[in-house]
Amino acid sequence: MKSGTFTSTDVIRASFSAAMSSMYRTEVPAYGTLMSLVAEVNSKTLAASPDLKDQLQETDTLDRISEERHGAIRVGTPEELSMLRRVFAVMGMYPVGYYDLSEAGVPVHSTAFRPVGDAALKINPFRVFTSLLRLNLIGDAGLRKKARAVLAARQIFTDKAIALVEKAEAQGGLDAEDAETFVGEILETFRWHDRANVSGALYQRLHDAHRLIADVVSFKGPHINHLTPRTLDIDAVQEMMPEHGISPKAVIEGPPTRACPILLRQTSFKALEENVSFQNTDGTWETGSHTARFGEIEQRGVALTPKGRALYDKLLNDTRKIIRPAADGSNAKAYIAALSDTFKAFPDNWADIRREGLGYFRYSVVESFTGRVPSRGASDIQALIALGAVRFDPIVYEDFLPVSAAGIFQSNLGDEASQKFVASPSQREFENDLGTAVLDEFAHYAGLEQSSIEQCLQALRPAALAS
Ligand code: OOG
Ligand code: NI
Repeated sequence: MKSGTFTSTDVIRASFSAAMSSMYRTEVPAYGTLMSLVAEVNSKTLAASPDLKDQLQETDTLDRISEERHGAIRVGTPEELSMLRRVFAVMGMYPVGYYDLSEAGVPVHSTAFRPVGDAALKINPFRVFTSLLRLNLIGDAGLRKKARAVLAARQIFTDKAIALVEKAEAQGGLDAEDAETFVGEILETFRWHDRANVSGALYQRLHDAHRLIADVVSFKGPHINHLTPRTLDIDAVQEMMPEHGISPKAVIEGPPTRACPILLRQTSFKALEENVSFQNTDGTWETGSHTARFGEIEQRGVALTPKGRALYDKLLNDTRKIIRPAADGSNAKAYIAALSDTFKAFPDNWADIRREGLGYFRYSVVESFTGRVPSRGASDIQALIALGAVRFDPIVYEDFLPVSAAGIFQSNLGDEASQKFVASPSQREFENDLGTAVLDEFAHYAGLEQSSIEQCLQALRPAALAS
């Protein structure tokens, strides 16, 4: 088959993301409410700022502004993780970044499967934050063994899904009909199952070891645990959630409100308690409940360089030394005040952020520039900016933040004090289990920036040589 007859991976991803959205809205009605609220706030924000609207029209697809940007799942074994890598590759999603959550009291490590190129991101930026359970961080050896046996016995992919992944790999893609079947089959993996894989007693033991272990081990598959649309005003949505009958987490994760947004701000509503049933050893079912699924929103800013990121991490840490946000929201105001105060040390205008090497920017030739570029300036991007020949725009951060992710996990783990684990990042082990190395996010952003600089220098070179 010729590659021309294959459905593009971007199209498969877009259809997967739309299918997930409609499934989740049906399964979790509060999520539908959140989506409507986001759409309402986004359209108000756009009406109030025509500049933003123009900019989005030019750089983005304005009509898809309130669509999902990411979701999250948790798997139990290396085999599940590596099969997921193959599944996501069919949709043009590749593992970027390594996140160790053990430090934050969650026994998993993670990556994000996402589109990588600019063009792919623009068509559909959907990503899936994917965590692998680390059973070896659990002290009770007997329980560990039981959990391993339950996980080893389950198959989270349908036969058809596996066959289509193999087909896509063998022939280099899927035709339209196969692509459609593939999306339907993959959806099955992320569906909610209200009948557990384990007895009520085992569920309780897993739950007592850590709620997350119960969530990963007890069910037939890695149900999608949240989806996350993009909001243009996260503070407004956070404030309006309660009026709409949904209960937000205490504070927005990440940096404070700023004129020049950096990295990623996120908030979520608390996971809902849902009815499930557990299978007794005699085959009968016993009813119980499980808390797993929630909704989240995100607002993204500029990607930071290692220097910028180090400053961000330091300021966040400094804030948390003064005050840690309590899950019940009792000190939310004080936390936000401390955060805003500490972050005064992070420059809040694009020129300074760029000059100090804190963020990544995309450089482009100013179309209307009619001046002359002297030959000496032609190889110097700073000189070209000073001349007005080149402009720079922030490169959007497309990845995640471990401290924030831990806070988001918490919205589904309940409000009780989080557990302590010995921090043990193990990227190599994760990559072994995954079956490939993860892309280094910093190298990736640096590459985007560098190639935009080279394009400018190239475009302006003839003028320089002519002078
Ligand atoms: C994933 C939490 C991380 C985010 O947005 O940081 C995440 C999970 O709860 O499984 O999705
Ligand atoms: Ni999330």
